[in-house]
Amino acid sequence: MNKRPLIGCSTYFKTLQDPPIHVYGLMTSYIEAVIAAGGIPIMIPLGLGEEALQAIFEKVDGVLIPGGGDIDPARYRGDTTHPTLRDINPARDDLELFLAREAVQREKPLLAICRGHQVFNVALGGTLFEDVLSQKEAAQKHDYFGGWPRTHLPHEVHVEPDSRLAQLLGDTTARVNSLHHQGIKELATDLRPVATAPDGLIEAIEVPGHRFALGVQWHPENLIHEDRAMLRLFQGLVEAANGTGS
Ligand SMILES: [Mn+2]
Repeated sequence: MNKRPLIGCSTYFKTLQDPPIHVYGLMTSYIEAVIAAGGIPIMIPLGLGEEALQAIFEKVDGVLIPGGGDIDPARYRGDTTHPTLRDINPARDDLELFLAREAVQREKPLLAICRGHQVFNVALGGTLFEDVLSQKEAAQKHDYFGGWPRTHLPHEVHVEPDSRLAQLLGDTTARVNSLHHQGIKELATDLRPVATAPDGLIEAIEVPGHRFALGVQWHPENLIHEDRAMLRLFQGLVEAANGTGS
């Protein structure tokens, strides 16, 4: 069978200015990466009830949870008053925690990126640093926002040799971009850490035994043109969603 699988992608909520218009959206880089990998992206809006979400979840062959603002720390019994918290949206937390949990429980392929990687950990019971630089011992800078291009590669990751990630990348090290100020603190028990930054921060996670459930703390969607190995992460998702993955 040679069909192109449907990849359900969660979205953000934003208010455009002058005049104010509310939108649900997604950066085009995620959409383009799914298409380049052979999938058909489907954008899932916020605010749907459980029944509607279940209906969508049944239809899609795989799930992509993209980057974005911070998860409400109340979701992992964290510090809800930390001054660096930004862009918290309860409806987005609801949607993405649902998608991550269902994808794991029902063996649907999942690629979770940056915020998505953090959602993935929280959905399975893990916790986060509300702010890596101020809370993690001997932390390096990970928040290369603003003045840096999204293709800037400030640090390496070491990848576990026997992981799905290493198989996809074809290597046990990678140079990655880093556009996050939060990170995994306590890893959920059902997750395996498969890549770490030089300061020890967990930069990629997998569910052992699942046909495809991968979280990465970096942004491969911004690197697919420079580094074909990063496109392989999306191809891994699409192949698993198509039932042709290894
Ligand atoms: Mn990083």
